[in-house]
Amino acid sequence: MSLQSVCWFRVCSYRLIAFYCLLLSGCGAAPEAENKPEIWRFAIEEAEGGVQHKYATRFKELIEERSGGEIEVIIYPYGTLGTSTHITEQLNLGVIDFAMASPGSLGKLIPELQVFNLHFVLPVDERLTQRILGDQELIEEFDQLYQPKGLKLLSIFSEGEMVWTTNQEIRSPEDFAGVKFRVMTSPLLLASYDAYGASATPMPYSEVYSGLQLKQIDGQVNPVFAIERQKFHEVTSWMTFPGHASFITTCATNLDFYNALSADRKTLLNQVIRELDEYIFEVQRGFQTERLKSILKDAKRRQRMMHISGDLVRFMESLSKEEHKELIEENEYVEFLPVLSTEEREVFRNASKEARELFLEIGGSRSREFLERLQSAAKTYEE
Ligand code: 6CS
Repeated sequence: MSLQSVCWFRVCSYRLIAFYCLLLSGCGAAPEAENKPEIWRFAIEEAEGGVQHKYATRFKELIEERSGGEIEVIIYPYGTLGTSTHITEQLNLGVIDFAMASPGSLGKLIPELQVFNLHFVLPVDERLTQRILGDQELIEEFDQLYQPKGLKLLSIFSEGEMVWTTNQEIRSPEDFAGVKFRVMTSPLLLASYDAYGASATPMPYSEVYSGLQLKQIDGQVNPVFAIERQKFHEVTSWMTFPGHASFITTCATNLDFYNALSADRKTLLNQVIRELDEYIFEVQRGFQTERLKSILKDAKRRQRMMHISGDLVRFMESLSKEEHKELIEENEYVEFLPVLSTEEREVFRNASKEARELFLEIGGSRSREFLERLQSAAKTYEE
């Protein structure tokens, strides 16, 4: 492991050591008695009810069922083991065996991973993006970057289109002027939103709601389900779907843990992970419409305006007659604004090139290779 990684992991190690010891002594990985199941620990970066929780819950069901009860999976939702940075650290130390590790956070440790934080690179068509991310060869190539950090990459998937929530309409970089816009801690995300004219502000996920409420920040970006789960729609009134990127995450395991698994266990794990690709695609797609319904319902119930600019064709089609009446026709607290025009999107696309240049500088020695790889996959699939 490089000196940089060692330092990175040490920074936040000591204060959690006592907690880790408690965790390990409470439920050791090795079964104490013959009939006790082996414990696999899985930490996620989101609260219950989110995409990652659905993924981990299905993983638990499949692993426990197919191991005939020999394995028990314990899920640690966001908040129980610290921030995303803490979770990755614990995965590296082997305190937990599996974790979600989003490029917005892990990109600090594996700079090439920040390619997934770039805008206007992957196709707008989610199915195409899923095909690109699920490509086994791509996963193996990224895994070469995870292994020196003591991690093994299992899967890469989208959690849905990224949406800006703000307290004013955003259609151009001028509108972003003076907007303190929260992003995850990746330097590239900071640069991306600075290039859009905002004052990009890094902040842990758990502090975003209060940050918006206390006006420490004026906006943030996340998929619809996360906006609804974290209740960001209660403290911001504009939702903009710019069609610039999806929230991409990765699922990883501890490398030593993986290497120590028997051949059968590895096969079981790999089969379950591949099955989850399709499962989670459908889950996040369903969430995009279901959770938007909930946001509109909330706007009406709380009598709080929500202005939405986005391509909502699929959402509208998903509504029953009754839902349409309740959420659209008889809801004076929702306003639909025109979707960003091709010209308006083009301005952001041009501004995003600055972040792309930065990525080539700070995205590690293989940055160009990974960027070109994704660009060419996107082109091939789109054609
Ligand atoms: O914005 C964030 O920090 C978080 N967003 C999502 C959708 N998942 C985890 C991540 O930490």
